[in-house]
Amino acid sequence: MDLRAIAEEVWRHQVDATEMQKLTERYPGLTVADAYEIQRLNTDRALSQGDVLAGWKMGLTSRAKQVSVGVEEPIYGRLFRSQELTDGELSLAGLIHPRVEPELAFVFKHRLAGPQVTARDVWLATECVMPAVEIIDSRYRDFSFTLVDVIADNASFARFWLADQAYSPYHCAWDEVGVAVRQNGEVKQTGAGAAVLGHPVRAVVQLARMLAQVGQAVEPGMVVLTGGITEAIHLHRGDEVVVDFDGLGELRLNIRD
Ligand code: 0L1
Ligand code: MG
Repeated sequence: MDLRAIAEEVWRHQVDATEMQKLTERYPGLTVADAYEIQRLNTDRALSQGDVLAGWKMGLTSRAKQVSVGVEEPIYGRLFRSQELTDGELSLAGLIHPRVEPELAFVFKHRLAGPQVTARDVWLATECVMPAVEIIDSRYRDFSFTLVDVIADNASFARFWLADQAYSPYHCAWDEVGVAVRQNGEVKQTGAGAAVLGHPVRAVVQLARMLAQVGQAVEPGMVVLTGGITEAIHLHRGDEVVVDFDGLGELRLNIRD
């Protein structure tokens, strides 16, 4: 199988914001390792065009999402600087069928690497924790994919936005942080940090261990999105979405063309 050609195809759909057929329907022999290699090849392409790796995202961190894709483990993807929002104005340009989910982001001051990383190591390496949102946008038709497909598509990553306010990692118990997502004034989702593998720090532990298997690490300055705290909600032109992190402030998104 020509992974470079497949990566090129995925890249085209990501850049053009066009839907594609599941890769696994056309390449049934594709493995999880192949899918991560496709993701890596497209990372190289982005970096060669001047983009910057801003960090990592963990996906499929809630039991509900794992069940929906039929897996037991989370996956990871890459965050790019070019896809970081600097305010709450979200343009639908370049997106297919976006959804938003509330997350907690860890920002690192020290390198985090190795197969034995513990929660203690994560706390010692973390500079701050920030309320965040991720916009996911699968390039697959109808947002339908298998594990291999979604990994090759950079875990559906599309955009991310971090709150203005950062918090000490010891500010509160992050698993107890409550979140409400309101769309046009109506509460659509509620959840707590514990929805992320029991505690968001566990997503970082798992990420570091997964990265160790491929010789990668969380580098100083990087952001890690730990995973959706609630189900993601669909976004439409004209929506106002307010994501309220209990006691930590809110993120307000306006969706426009
Ligand atoms: O961030 C996420 O949990 C998304 C991972 C991929 C699954 C999806 O697109 O819902
Ligand atoms: Mg996410």
